[in-house]
Amino acid sequence: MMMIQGFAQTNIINVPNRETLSLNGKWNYIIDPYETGYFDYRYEPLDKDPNSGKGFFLDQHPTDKSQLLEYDFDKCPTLFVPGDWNSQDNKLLYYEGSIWYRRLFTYKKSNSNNRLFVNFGAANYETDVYLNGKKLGKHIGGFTPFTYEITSLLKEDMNSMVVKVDNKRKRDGVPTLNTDWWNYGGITRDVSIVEVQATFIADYSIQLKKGSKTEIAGYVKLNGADKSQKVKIEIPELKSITEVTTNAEGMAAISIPVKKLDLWAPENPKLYNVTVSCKTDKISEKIGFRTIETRGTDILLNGKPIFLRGICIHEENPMRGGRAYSKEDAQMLLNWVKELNGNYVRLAHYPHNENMARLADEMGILVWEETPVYWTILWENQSTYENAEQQLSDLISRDKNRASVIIWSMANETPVGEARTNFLKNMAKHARSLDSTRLISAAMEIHGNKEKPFDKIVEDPFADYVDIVNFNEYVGWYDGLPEKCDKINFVIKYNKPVMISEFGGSALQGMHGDTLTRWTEEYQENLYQHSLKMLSKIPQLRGMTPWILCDFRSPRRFLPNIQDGWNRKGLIGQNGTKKKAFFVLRDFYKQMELKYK
Ligand code: GCB
Repeated sequence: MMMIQGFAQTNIINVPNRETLSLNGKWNYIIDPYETGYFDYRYEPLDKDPNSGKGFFLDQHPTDKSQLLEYDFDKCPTLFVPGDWNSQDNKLLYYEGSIWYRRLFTYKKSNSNNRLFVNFGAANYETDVYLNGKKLGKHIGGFTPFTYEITSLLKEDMNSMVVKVDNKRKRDGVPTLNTDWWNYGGITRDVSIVEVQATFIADYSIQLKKGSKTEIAGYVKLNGADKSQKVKIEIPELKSITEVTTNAEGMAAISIPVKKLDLWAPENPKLYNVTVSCKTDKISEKIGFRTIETRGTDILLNGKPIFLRGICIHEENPMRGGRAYSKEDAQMLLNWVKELNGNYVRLAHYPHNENMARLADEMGILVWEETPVYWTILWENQSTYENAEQQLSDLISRDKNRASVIIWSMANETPVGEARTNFLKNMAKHARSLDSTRLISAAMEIHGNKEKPFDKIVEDPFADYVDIVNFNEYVGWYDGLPEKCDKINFVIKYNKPVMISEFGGSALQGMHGDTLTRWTEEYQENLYQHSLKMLSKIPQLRGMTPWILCDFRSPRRFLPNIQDGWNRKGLIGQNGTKKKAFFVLRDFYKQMELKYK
């Protein structure tokens, strides 16, 4: 039997600004809970032997009519790509398993020497990709992009792309079995065919050098046979043209001296057109330049202390009750952040769609990006670590040229312990090796003190490795009533900026009562008032991201007529209506904005 290895994954950045054919739209699908299209009755993968004539990935109809075929993509219903399957068909709402997607397409290259790639923005969680019956590869991880070369497999007439997506949760996965969000399955982001010349600009990093406002630094990387070339980086508005020569690996370092840069900031989201070109390729995009650093307990943006007026966001459109995927979805979510007088978002708990950071660049919203290292990952498992590190690398690779992104978060609410701290230390080290310019953090926890019941202690060995100490706290919701906030004393020994990565409580939009009746808007409003007073007493406080902008689906939330499968901690309800607490936070942020002017 022949083992299919699949093709190696290729890294191509800035896909949105390249020449592409979109494969978005309707894809035929087969629900396959037993993975019949993948395993034979001995549970051997059918794609091990592509010549066996079996397996859905072949999508071939035998001319010999006597051959038994028990599937037919042509007669199957369709799902829309991009999009989760759960919100598209009611019987898939709770589905966790495999679905096969099939899309037919024709493509004519503009030049016969050009190369073609297929790029997936993301598919959750494990994805096997086949073109014309040949395996391109398997990708693990539900929130990061992946690309395969298809140059040699493309046919002149009809092509068949078959994709098996499996969203079964796994103990050793990232995330693991247990989360507080909906496990949306499917091809959740854009799919496109990218055409490039034989040697092309695959990757580049173009940002201000750490600590400098007068030097743009980074690298450019070519992919293809003609690796050693002259590469030009142009920023027309600055009248800046820089030429470098790539080495035998296709790499060249970049250093661009700049005078009088108009620095990117929330109140001035200035983006410059940047063009990178070589003999065989040319690509442009808008890039902003800013510095971000900490000094003592301050966060400095372009050298000036800033207070991060933020909010957490899940990648979900509450009105649709499904994964957010479009530019319109991103616009809706980030417009609400602006209405809140916010200047910052925490994109929880996994890498969001690339269009969020791009829009944040344009709108002037600072961004925290996060990996799905959540709660109880298998800390001692090497492949779990490698998986987490890969997701982190792919996220950084994708968004490293976004001025809006200032923080890479390693994890959320992970239990303190040696194996966990080593895991996170290695992640942080890796992030710093890939990107020296941004800040590192994680959403950590607080603990109590038996003798002093109102002391809340922030003590975590990982705090020594972060630039900003972030912690989640739920005083007034999971821990007492809102009035308890008035007595709390935070004990934080780190000489670093402190931010609250989560706090909040639930309310059903439209449900009213007194301030002590849980699930009412008045309770949540009161909780925000007390929480903000409590948190404002922390001397090192430099920002916050309450939990959360919108109600979101969660399979852990059962209360009939109130939760009905939704986490109700949103400041905005399922129908897009703002709850009372929204306005408490909005007014607080107005004050903070004035204070830090
Ligand atoms: C948390 C988690 C978040 C949950 C939230 C809650 O601490 O980080 O994922 O959704 O609490 O609502 O309980």
